[in-house]
Amino acid sequence: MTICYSLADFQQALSLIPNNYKIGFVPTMGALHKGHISLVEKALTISDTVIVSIFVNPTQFNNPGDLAVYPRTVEEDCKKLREAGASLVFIPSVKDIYPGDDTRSISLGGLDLTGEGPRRPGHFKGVAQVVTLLFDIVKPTYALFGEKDFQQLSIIRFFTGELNYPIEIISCPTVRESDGLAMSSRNVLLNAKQREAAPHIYKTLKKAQEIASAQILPGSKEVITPVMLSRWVEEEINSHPLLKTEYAEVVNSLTLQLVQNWEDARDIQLCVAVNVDPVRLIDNIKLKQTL
Ligand code: PAJ
Repeated sequence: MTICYSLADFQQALSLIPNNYKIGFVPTMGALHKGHISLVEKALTISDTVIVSIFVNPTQFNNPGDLAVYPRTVEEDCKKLREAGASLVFIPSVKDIYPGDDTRSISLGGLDLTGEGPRRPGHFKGVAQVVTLLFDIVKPTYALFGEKDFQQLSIIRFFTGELNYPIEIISCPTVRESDGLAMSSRNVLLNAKQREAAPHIYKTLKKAQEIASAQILPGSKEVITPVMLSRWVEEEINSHPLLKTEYAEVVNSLTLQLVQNWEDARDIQLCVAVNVDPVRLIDNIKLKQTL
């Protein structure tokens, strides 16, 4: 496995890959866990060579405190990537990625109007900026992203199509701890009590999934609307003293618009962000899927 700490080194390494090779690309911000590794493993099954980038992208952090405490574990990351079978790791500097002002404006197709969008102004603009720059450098055949960041995945799919990148976006299921907590680089920032509280988030999502399929509130005969379910999820998560729901939204899985009725969309997703002070966790679950 080759590790490149500069753009020049990376371009040199990239030029050695045969032209007919299918390149699988996994962009990350490091602090790698089994969720990231599952993307690498999937990439290995469809590509001839797998490239991973590790870059803590400053432009997608709307909160400087969050950027400052973001875990950085490059050595362990490279060990895990070597064991997983990646061929090339790109660890660029900020100057490599942003040599000057980036004045491009990338359309997010309105997919940033719900969920994380309004709560983290500029976040998806930063994600679009870095992902397109990385695509331009790596020129992969496939790029793999996790469903854990459902809105990010939708937005990346959108601009990849809109900008005509000849890249296939592959989505990968959320990898969870045995107690259901979605794996996240931020989980290491939880103290013991918070870590104990955090699985309550996914337990609530699972219950919400059951409620949505029955469309009846537990313990009553009342038919539940998507809006009522959002409120139920918020209250259920907040019933744990260490958890504070920032939002719980029931959205059309394709447009990410809020749905008023279960019949409004073929596919419906429940997306949440929960503060476990000062850590912010996100998760999501499918409520309805029409094949
Ligand atoms: P990062 O949070 O490091 O995540 C890198 C990739 O791993 C993303 O596609 C994310 O969805 C996926 N991932 C994270 N946790 C996962 C889990 N538990 N199961 C499955 N996949 C998981 O997302 C980013 O970095 C950045 O925004 C990036 C796309 C690299 C742009 O900077």
